[in-house]
Amino acid sequence: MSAPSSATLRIVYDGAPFAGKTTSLRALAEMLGAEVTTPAEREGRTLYFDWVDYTGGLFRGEPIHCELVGVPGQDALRARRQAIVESADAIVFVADTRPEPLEEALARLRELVPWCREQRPPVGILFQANYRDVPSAVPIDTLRERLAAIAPIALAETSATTGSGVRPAFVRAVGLALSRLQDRETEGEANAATREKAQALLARLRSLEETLDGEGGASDAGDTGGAGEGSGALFSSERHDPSPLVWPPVDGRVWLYEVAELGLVPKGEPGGAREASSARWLCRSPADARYDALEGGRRAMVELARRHGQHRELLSTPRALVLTPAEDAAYRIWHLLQRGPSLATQLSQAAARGSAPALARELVAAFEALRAIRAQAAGLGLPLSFETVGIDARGTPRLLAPLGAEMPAENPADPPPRSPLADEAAPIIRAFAESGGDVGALLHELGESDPSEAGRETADALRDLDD
Ligand SMILES: Nc1nc2c(ncn2[C@@H]2O[C@H](COP(=O)(O)OP(=O)(O)O)[C@@H](O)[C@H]2O)c(=O)[nH]1
Ligand SMILES: [Mg+2]
Repeated sequence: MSAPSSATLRIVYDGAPFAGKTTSLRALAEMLGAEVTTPAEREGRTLYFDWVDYTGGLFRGEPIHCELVGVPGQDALRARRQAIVESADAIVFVADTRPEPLEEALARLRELVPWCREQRPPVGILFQANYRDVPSAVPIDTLRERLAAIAPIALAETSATTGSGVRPAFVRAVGLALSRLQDRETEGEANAATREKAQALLARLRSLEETLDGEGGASDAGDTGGAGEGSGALFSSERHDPSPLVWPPVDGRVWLYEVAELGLVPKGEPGGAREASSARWLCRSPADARYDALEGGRRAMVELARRHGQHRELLSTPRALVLTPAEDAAYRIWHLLQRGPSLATQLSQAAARGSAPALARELVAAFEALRAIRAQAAGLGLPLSFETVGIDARGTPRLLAPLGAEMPAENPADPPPRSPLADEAAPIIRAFAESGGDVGALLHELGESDPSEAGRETADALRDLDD
């Protein structure tokens, strides 16, 4: 597919028959003051497609165009559906979220995802969780987990028959479409003309979003998630700014939406860093990630995005960078990181279980993981330790911490540790001893039964602690 046109954004509404596509588009058209045209309909089923042309007013004399296109759901029209899907700048996947239809929807979604992911940048999908008015609908947390297991997919709840949530879902989909345009800018590759066009379009759509927000709709109260303006919640003003710079372009915005819904309030730290976190996400803006002017922040974003792209294989995911307005009319870059268990967490759990052979195995594996990622990241000055490294689903060690613009060089005044790995192990072994573990047995396991270097080094560390 070609890059999204800078004149028109096409948002395609896909989903199984009876998911609520036509109802959603009708509700949306009414809210936007637009019309739905349905080229051909037989016995109430959509044969061709539902189409809403929305020209969202004028911006400096130029019309803002959005095409909202619903696909025909019947299997017999599969080829036609595919052609429409392939013209999308973003996809709203409408789903009946009651238990049985949900399974059918997810099966269909899994077929759609590979094509979307193959595009560069990926075509963003917003999962419009419909039928939320029905009590038997599957809980939202379950939906989130099911989706996360498929791909980065944004999630919004709706009840199309009342129109609740339909408009914010659409606005988010527009945001995903825009991210595809922003990509080139973040990667620093766009030529001036492309960038200007993208910027003009972003500005127009920002005004579109303001128009939408201004057209009060009581049914939308609270649907944008997160806390309201002025609450100090992180990214709560995101709805008013559809164009925060985000890396990676489309997936990053999906994660940003998820974090924005949490309404986290950031806390300042003495050094000037800011942080906000939930059980699932860590959001951190380092002290040096504050910029007085947008341009400075933008340049830093481009550089940081480049660095992240370069070291992608060392970094945990999901992870995103977001440049957003901050306190005192300044800007900040935020690192959004989904939490995963660190090696330290896994080891202290193993230590608490008190089994020497099991802990020995975990220690050796953790050492090997740390050694591997340190070798891979040699010279980059990354803060790699049991605390900051975790193992991903494929068994690859990855950095769980933010990757800064520049990492602090090691302080040459510090005496070199006898063995960096041994130092890492000390608190784990102490915890093992405290929970009644047999340190002698652990030593034996490591020193005798494991011939690897990591085993020997751990055994040495243990002997030191024993002394
Ligand atoms: N209860 C409830 N019914 C819905 C909802 N969305 C759609 N429907 C109903 O489901 C049926 C199919 O909807 P329609 O929009 O034609 O589905 P499409 O095939 O995806 O275009 C219609 O009778 C709608 O009134 C919803 O959120 N809640
Ligand atoms: Mg229909």
